[in-house]
Amino acid sequence: MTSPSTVTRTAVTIIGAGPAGLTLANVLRHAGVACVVLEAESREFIEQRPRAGFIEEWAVRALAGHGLADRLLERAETQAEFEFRFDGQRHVIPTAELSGRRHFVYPQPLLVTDLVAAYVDGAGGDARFSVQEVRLHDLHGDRPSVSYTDPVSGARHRVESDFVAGCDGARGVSRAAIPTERAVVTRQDHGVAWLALLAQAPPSADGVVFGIHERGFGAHMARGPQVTRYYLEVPPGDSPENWPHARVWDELRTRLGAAGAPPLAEGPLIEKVVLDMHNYVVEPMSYGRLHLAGDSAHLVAPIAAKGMNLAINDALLLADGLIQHFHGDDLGLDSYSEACLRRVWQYQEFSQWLSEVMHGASSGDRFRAGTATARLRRLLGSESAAKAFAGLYIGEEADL
Ligand code: RFL
Repeated sequence: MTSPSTVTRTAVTIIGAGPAGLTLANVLRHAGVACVVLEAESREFIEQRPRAGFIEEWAVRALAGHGLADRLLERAETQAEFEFRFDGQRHVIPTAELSGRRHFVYPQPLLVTDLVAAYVDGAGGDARFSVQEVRLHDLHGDRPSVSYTDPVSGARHRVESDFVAGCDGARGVSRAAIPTERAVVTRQDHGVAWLALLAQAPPSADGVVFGIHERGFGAHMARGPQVTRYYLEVPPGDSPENWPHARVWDELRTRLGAAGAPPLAEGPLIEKVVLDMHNYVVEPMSYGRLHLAGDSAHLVAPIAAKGMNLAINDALLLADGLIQHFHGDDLGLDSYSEACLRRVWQYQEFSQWLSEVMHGASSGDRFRAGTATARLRRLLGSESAAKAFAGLYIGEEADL
């Protein structure tokens, strides 16, 4: 028998404790707007889930402006350049010199850990972990609600609020709560997959290395002194089991090899997953009292390391809009979706551009390989092209 359900009243129900949900929760709580965070996984799980590593400087500054980047600023390394390797040669792009800005390298689990600690331990915020069967109700009325099953008692609970923030990522339930005729979902597939690897090994280069090779794209990214992320382009639908240790390292050495490059430091592979490279955008990102933020509203394949940055941008804009609403001004909420989508489409376009550079050589299509090489040569040969590229790669301060 299940226990009787209880009802909580709050101003904003936030579904999902990823970078979007936690940034929003912290900013709202700091501004005195009550909220409840509902998360499907345990706190321990989300604090360890490996994913992103690069945060753009504007996003770090914005988090710091809300007092949410103390540990990040203390511990994150910054990167000033990256390297393309192709035709056996190394080509460095000095992104910081070209753009005046840097990437911060801070693994997503560390950021999530900091944001949970700030919200729950620091500010006494209400976050409910491991909740099950989350459902959204009455999104078009004045009093929407979200119900869920308590993992311990099995009881159904209901949280009633003025607004619901759908921050539950690509596999959440919020996006599906919008009737199909009220939002357009545009999808795009790059037609490739990446084997995403985490190696227990020190980095073998100071910065990011992108290997452009006719066998497929390969990449190296530092994640810390003892952990390095690697990517290998693989056919869509490929299985990690097809990639035993020796095959991975042989292939990485081939695709990332170049004259004068230090050898790759080999180590055990602690993560090995295949990610299909695809994107989607939901327009508009708002429906009634529901506002989507982060991956629930738009997925950008991790080609250009943009997803978490967009999630933070959405969360900050949504927080502003909600805070303004509770002060009697709805302008921010009314323009929320449009404001987010401006940056979303910029980042989708850049990601698509970079994808062609990375995957053209291995596409098997001579024409695509030719245009991809032309893009690379323009980038390496023209300062104005390199400047424009660096600005987009590191992320622009203002929306274009
Ligand atoms: P998240 O992080 O997926 O968080 C959503 C949260 O919602 C929970 N959830 C639910 N909770 C309650 N009820 C439900 N029904 C729920 N369903 C799901 C989930 O458990 C989760 O805790 O979404 P958010 O906050 O929008 O953040 C988005 C980012 O996580 C994502 O865009 C980035 O990880 C993408 N990404 C990168 N982005 C960058 O900006 N820089 C990078 O360097 C970068 N590298 C990457 C990446 C993504 C990767 N993968 C795994 C796709 C590298 C990789 C390999």
